[in-house]
Amino acid sequence: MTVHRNLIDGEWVGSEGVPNINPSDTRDVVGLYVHGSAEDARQAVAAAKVAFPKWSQSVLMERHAILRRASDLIAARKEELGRLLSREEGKPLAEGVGEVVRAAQIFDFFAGECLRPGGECLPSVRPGASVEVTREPIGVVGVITPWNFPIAIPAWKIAPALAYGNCVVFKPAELVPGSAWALVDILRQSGLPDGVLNLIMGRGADVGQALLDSPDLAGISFTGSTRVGARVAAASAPFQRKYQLEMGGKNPFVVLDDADLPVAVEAAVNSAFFSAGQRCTAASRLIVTDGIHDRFVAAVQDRMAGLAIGHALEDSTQIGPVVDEAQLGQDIRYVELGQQEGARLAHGGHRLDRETPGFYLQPALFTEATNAMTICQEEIFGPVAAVIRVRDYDEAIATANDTRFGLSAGIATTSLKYASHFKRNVQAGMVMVNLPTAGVDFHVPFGGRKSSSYGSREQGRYAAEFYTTVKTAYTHAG
Ligand code: UN1
Repeated sequence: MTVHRNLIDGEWVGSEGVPNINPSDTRDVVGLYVHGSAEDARQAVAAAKVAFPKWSQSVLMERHAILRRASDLIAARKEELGRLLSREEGKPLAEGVGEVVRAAQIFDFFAGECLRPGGECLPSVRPGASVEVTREPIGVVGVITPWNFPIAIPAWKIAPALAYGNCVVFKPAELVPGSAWALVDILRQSGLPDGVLNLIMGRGADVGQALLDSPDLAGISFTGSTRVGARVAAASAPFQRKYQLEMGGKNPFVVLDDADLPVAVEAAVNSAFFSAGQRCTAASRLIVTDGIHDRFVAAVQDRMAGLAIGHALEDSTQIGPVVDEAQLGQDIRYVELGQQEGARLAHGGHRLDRETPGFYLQPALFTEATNAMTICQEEIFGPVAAVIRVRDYDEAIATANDTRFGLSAGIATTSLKYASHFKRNVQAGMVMVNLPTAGVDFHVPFGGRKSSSYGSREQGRYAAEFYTTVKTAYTHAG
């Protein structure tokens, strides 16, 4: 079996590969991937530092052409890469292919951004002088990504980093190195100069820690747990390093009496259970007003009973396995805890056997939950959701906001009045009306508030805020 190696300064390095296991079938080894060391990470940072002066001054057309080629190469291989992604992560094939297409679209978007640099030219308040405001790349950026979106999240960090002229050291999640490796290989084939993008796969304790400890990183863009996010922040403070954190969620989905029931059910089931609930944008609190509560719960249970849970690569599958044994154990512990806390387990919550040995879990729905319960306050990151019954809209929005998180929030309603009020008053970075809380567009800002996110937004034109620094230049005609 081929060993997939790390990329430092344009050279593939490392010899021993660690097996990448398919969560749909643990007998299936997706490939062997090298685990880098702290020293590899330091060398990668050094290489990126050397590459930076030239890359940061490269002409716009060069960057544009490389990102465009990458977009085309990703799109041309969407079936193969989607299969690889689903095989290593466990999301159904259609979602895997969809995610690859999204990565291609992100590279396309930022290829365009290379040709649209912003800036301002304005008179100074002093006679005879003028001012230019421009943006420059920040330097070497560390990109640390989670396992749940193995290609889209790396794409939405790496594409803007490169477009705005930064160099990158990329550390993908240990569990899903395959898609990351393929993406880096594509960028290399697209003509990226040596050292501009370096890949170090491996453990957080070695590679991640070495990046946090590096004085030469100008920024770290991180998506992952709230706990590790806090470590990125603490490690960055002594260096006055820029950082951007996307972390947990406990996203609410509100259903009002006046909702269109099929719309509400479809959006709720998608939000809570698709991608096995393993999205930071997943809704895990379904906050439902009295008048529609029983009809909504019955319809969601019906819909859940019809969900096909199985091997990610089988055509009929709608929900794949969860990512690994540890995640499965955590999900099941929360299901037990919810019952101990007094919520009613209305559906699922148990491990499933399939033909292949994998981490299959029947999506779980709790009813009669209260917002104070641990299952409604802590992020579970699995296909587990709880219905909270409320009297009216006022109680619904108060409940929605009663959380330390604030990433995404949804509402199902046909009332313009409530939809407008919710958009204005819910404490979240992203609000969805009659749409799932997860599954966002690639060309607009992504991010949240409270404990969910820190720093400037990702995606779209807002990405420039993190990957550039502003320069104000004054000139006197003399
Ligand atoms: C989406 O809902 O489309 O880690 C994306 C996550 C998020 C990405 C969600 N950063 O789940």
